[in-house]
Amino acid sequence: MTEPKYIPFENALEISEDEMIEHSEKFLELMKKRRTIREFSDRPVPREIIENCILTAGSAPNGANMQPWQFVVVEDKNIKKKIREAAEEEEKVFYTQRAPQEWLDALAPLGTDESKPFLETAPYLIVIFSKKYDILPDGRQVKNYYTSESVGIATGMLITAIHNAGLVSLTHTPSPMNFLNEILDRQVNEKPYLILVVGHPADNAKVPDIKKKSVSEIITYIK
Ligand code: IYR
Repeated sequence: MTEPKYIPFENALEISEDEMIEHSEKFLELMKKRRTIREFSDRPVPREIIENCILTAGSAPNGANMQPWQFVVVEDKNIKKKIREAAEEEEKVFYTQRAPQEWLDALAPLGTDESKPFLETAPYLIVIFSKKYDILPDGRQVKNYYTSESVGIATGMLITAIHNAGLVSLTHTPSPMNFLNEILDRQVNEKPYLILVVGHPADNAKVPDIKKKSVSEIITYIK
């Protein structure tokens, strides 16, 4: 067993409570501007921004610090086309056969359907894979812990970082997503978690007129 090794924590912000309140308000205002976008521009985005955002995601808290994720950044037009074709095939089955009416009703206000042109238009598809175990170079398997929680937290941080950088994103979850292992040539221990479509919004992009729940709906205080 490896003994724990500690270093001093020196990153505390050391700001006053007033400054904390101001930071939290400013950040809330920034995050309230985030919207999921389904109409993308093909305007290029420097890769450095994407890399910084993914490194932000990679700093997420996670089970036993195993960091059970892999971010595959797709810029290649042919690969994006393949992903679009495979996703649209799955989505067609979803919308016409697999989805129960209750689910279709829940999606109705969003106006989604099986057509996914953004998978080709947007400059980046970040395909996030979750790893229940790692495979060492000698073939041995090492178990990871709380992978879905860990990858979910990292994905939230990625979405936040992308918004903070001034870009927009769409969380896309075709189901099943196994085609991504084949197209992107990933090993069996890597399970597709979601596709994050990233770029600039199309000119005149529209978003559904929907609202977030209020304080009293989502917070329960026990004092
Ligand atoms: N994966 C489908 C359906 C879909 C499901 C949910 I839950 C959404 O919030 C949005 C869409 C699609 O991408 O169209």
